[in-house]
Amino acid sequence: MSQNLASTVPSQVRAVSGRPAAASTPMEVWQGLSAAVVSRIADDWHATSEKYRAGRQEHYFSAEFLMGRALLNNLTNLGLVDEARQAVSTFGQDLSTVLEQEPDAALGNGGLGRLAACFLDSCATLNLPVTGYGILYRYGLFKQLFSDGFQTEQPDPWMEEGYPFVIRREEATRLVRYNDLTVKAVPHDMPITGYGTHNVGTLRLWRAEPVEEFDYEAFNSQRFTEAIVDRERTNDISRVLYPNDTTFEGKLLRVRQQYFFCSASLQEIVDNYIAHHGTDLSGFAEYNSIQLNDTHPVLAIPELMRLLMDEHGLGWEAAWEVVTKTFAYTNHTVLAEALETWDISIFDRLFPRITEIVREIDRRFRLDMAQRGLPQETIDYMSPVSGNTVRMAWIACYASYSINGVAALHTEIIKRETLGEWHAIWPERFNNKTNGVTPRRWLRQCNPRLSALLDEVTGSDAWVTDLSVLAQHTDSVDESVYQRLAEVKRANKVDFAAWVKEREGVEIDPDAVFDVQIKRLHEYKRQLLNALYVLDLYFRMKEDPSLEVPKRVFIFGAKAAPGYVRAKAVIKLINTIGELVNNDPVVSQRIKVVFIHNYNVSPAEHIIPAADVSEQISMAGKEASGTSNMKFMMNGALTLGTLDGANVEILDSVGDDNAYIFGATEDELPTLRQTYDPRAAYENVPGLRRALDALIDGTLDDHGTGGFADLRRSLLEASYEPADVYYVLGDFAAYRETKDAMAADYADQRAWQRKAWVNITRSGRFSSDRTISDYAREVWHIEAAPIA
Ligand code: GFP
Repeated sequence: MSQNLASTVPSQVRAVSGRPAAASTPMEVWQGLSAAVVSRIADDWHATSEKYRAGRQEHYFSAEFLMGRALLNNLTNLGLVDEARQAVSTFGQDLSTVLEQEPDAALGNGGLGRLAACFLDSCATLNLPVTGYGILYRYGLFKQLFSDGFQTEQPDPWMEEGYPFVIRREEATRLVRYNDLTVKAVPHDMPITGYGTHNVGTLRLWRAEPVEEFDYEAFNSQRFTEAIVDRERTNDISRVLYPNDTTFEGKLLRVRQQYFFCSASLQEIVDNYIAHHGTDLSGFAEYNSIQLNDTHPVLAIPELMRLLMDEHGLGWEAAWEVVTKTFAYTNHTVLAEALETWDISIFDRLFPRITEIVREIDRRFRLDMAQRGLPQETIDYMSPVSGNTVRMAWIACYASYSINGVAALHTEIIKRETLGEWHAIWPERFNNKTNGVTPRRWLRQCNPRLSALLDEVTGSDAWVTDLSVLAQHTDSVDESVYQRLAEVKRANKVDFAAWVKEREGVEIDPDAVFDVQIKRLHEYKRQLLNALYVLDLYFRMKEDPSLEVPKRVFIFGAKAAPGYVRAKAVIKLINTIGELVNNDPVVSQRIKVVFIHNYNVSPAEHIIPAADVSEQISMAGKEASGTSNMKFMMNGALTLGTLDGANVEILDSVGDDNAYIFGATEDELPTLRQTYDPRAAYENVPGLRRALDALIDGTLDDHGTGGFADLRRSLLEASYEPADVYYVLGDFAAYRETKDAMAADYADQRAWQRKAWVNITRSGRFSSDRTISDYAREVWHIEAAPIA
């Protein structure tokens, strides 16, 4: 029988702080309350794990799990928010303050990692036997600060003060062997609660630890540094997400990391199979399937071959038979940079046996293809090993029984182009699984006001686990709903404005249109297009002070990869434009620019409920899916976007009248490109010349870095690369027109709120519950296994 939080929390807090609960800090209360939640779910968690272990299971391998904060999510899922508020208030603490103490578990980079986190939430809610496997990075993605508008990076030691939602499972430690090093892989489990269920899933994160703490003999002989060398080399493995891999040593570390979590996870999965189903491993794939989230975990393929052959006595054919029924691969991008390749010398150095297996896969692949009559050129192109290069995506395609893209358009593109050769041979392996996001975190939890309205309109909270029910209410609502919706949004915007004031020091007006672009900084995502619009608008307002400009706040949030110089220049540019705009006494009356620093999951939870406009403006064909587009839609923001990724399906759900679509489409682009002249756009498209010239004429200062001039050249000069690879100037006119029109439409609040309502109620297919049900049925072949 679970005990009431009011009775357990004070003692948990005392145990953490060594003081009476009333004298404890909010951080200590966060720790104690979190421990009380873990204690509350412990029995169910254990029962769920036991149940899943015995049947067919899915294992989700991912280098990233961008979990964000855990406490409020767990309280929400378990229906304990009010109880927790009450419990901490008895000793004078405020739940919101307590919740704000929690660091984000930022074990991911962007959409890919956050998708994995949403998936785990849905799996738990749907009682599906799915376990996540990854790495317990000591430092998550870097903390972003701005210094004079430039991004700087700081380490993010998210667990340093203790983190009750990670439980060390020393007893399940495995050894991972490299040629030069053997390390302990110690599992640390995070409970994954679901909404309205007793089942509690698991995210198992491995931490690398030295087999021996340090070399005692060396230390005692005063060779202190030598004594700790191996320890540090081991700790490096789970030290940081995406270590810089521009050097050979950096690449070595990345591959070491990938092998580390793949090997440890597979050892455990194989052992579990043997414990439940005996030593005949040929039946392994009947009970286990493994989803490879992108190419980072592809080393699991040769590693499973190794385990089956070298440690469990299967022959090559039998092992390959198992392997090819076990793995499924998700591709997340058409950009070449994500189809990882490694120099085979790295494999030689770390694990010669894996090299051997990969070479044998390659040899057999070539034979197989030759027998199918493929031309040598195609065989060479597709082969897992080419010269000294190992191509991880090709290994994944060859060994996986399922290959999927993450939105309908993206899947079509990978079938046709990115993985076209594979599709030609194995069309039946390909399938689409349009991404989704969890309505628990991204609506129920982050937007309590809208949630309450939805409960009221639909008569229950059933929508939280079946978002499609909202569609019954698109039209059958009372007129007053639009007014209520406007009030909800306004209240969220007031809260957000206060948060921005405190966090960024910028004052914004809740009555302005909040226009938001939040995502990784990448040229294809075209934050630069948005920035140029703002700059152009600034000049238009300067030129004609009587110009009618709807009040707007342009909100950005984005981190740039530390080595991505041009992305960093875009950040500096947006901050510099922000300074220009926000410091202009006249212009700033109507428009403002805010760059939310250190954008992450929990800032997103503040931003999204307050957004009016969702910027989804990638060059068509480049954004595989997008997921912030779905979160915005659920929270009633309208999409301003290109026909890219899941925007296409959002448009299909809401209809032309309820989204703002602009720009060249994916199928138009090749033809447009043939005659595309960015110089002509610069000369002729209204506003462009002035905005682009501001990058070099002294209007905007990049502190002599040359970053702004480089941005301008990248758009205009063919000698540079192909000029304007991402068609920023080509789409500018359409973007400007659509964005202007959209802002003008905001004045008609009844019409705007109607559009918002359509978006909210038609967001059902973008729930990750739908995505996960599709994976479970069509790819994983698993069934719900409720414990109660
Ligand atoms: C990547 C793709 C996105 C896609 C996510 C999840 O995200 O289009 O929605 O993966 O599939 F680019 P980022 O890591 O780029 O944010």
